[in-house]
Amino acid sequence: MNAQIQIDDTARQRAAYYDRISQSSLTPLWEVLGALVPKQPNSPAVGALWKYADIRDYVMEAGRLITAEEAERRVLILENPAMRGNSSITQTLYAGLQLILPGEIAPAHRHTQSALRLVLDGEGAYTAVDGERTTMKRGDFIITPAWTYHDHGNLGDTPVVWLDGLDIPLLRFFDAGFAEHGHTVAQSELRPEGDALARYGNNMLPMDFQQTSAQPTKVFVYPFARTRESLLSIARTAADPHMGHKLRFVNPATGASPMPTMGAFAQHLPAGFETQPYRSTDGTVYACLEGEGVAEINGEAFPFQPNDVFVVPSWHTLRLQARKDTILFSYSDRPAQQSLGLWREQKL
Ligand code: GTQ
Repeated sequence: MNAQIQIDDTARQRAAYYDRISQSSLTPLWEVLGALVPKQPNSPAVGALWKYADIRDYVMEAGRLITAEEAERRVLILENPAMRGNSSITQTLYAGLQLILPGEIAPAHRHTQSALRLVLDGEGAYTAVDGERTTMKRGDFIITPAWTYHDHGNLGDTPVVWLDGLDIPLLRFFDAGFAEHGHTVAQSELRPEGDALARYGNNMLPMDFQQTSAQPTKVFVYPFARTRESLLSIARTAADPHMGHKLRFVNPATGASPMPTMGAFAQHLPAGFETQPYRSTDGTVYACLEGEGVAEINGEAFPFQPNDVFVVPSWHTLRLQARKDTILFSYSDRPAQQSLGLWREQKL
């Protein structure tokens, strides 16, 4: 038998064998091992940018097609272009733009998915979390931890749009999703606005209050005025070559991330600054709050302006160039990966 015939024969025997074992729901590891245990992350997600100026009209149009109450949440999901139909922006994260019109209410519910909001456009809306409201101002970072009741309303006279970040795909993966509606459309107010920030977010804590690092913070709003003040203050010192002036949001009671599955960050880049190439295993969603620049993701350039959103998938190399003094917000699954001992980064 010559060598070629022998190879063909082996391939035929293997294919027939794979067919036979397939009927018993078996499949050979050796055909897929390289993909299952890759040398490095090989995300199905791609780098992508949503220009707010291009999609704002679509968001507003949704306001004429369905009410917030009928929709429960009137949101356009930002789907990773390479993962359409998954409601995912990365393998673990969800992103969406939520619209609430004057006078509307998005009814109270709770779920085991954790959510964060970054207010982008309009004013006069509020989010209520476990009985306390916060008025949403542009740039405010607001959280609704797992299983906390939340509803949204708009008492102002302009449409309000914010970026929603949730760990929906992560919980779907774990098959750990539960949800329920509130007893009333809007929660009754149990505490005055500002109560949580005063109790938990001002370098003090209630006398008998203790938390472990997996517990979410009671601070459910991180006002942009405070974030911005910190960033502009540290911007007077030298910038880190890979980060610019970057800070992470924390639960002040533990020093850990505000919520255990998603971390959030804010950074300032001085006009003309270019970051050194950087990659990490936490696919990250960015939103531009001030300034403008270019995000180079695996060599592809994405020019961004205020309210634009872009995604940097796991292990994709990011370089940021600021054309003006720039403030970026970002979120990722970093704390989840860190608590599982999986997170890696590389400063190039
Ligand atoms: O505001 O509760 O974008 O439950 C997706 C699911 C927002 C919310 C989303 C949600 C919410």
